[in-house]
Amino acid sequence: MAESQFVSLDYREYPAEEMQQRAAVFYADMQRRRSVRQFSDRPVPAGVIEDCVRAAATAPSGANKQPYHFVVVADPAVKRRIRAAAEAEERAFYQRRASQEWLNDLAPLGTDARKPFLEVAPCLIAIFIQRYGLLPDGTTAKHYYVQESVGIAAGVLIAATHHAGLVSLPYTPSRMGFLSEILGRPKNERPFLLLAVGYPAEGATVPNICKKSLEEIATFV
Ligand code: IYR
Repeated sequence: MAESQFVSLDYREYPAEEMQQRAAVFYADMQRRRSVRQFSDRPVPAGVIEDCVRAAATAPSGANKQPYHFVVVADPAVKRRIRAAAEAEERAFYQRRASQEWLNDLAPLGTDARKPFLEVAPCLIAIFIQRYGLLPDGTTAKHYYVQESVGIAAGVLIAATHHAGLVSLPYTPSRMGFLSEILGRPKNERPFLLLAVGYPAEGATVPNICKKSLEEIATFV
């Protein structure tokens, strides 16, 4: 049985005014984050991506199991394969699988089956969920609240890339099995999200959509 061990918390309290200021500044900066589909092919510093992934892995996870694996793809040949497989899935989605309601909901985003950003963006971070742990000796370990844990880590990764001054697109092909195959992931893992990261293309545009108001998303009791 693992003994619990405790260390002192590295906590910083800010004076109320500074706290308010920090919350407002963070919100204002996060409000500028947009999902971007037009990327420049300019390379991004590898160290920045590494720190963003490290930041993602600071996220809380069920029993601290960190049930994820990140594959950072910069190799043009691998990106090409991912794009080809994703576009084949998307053609099936847009032509057959998607309901009319879903297509109507996507119309404001202007998406279609073409995914050039998968080749243009300098960095694709494929996030895999580990449904259970697989130890080197072949034994398995239980993971908890896997979807929640990986979702939280992905959110931190998106915030970290934005904070660093890059743009990203959280991309979820309607079927993602090809990612396991192309990236050679083990059987305990399933693809969760593909995050394209890089600089925006010059003159990049984004859909003219807005977020719900606080009143719409929150209740204070
Ligand atoms: N995967 C498709 C469709 C799509 C689905 C949702 I939900 C989006 O928010 C955006 C797109 C595509 O990427 O085109």
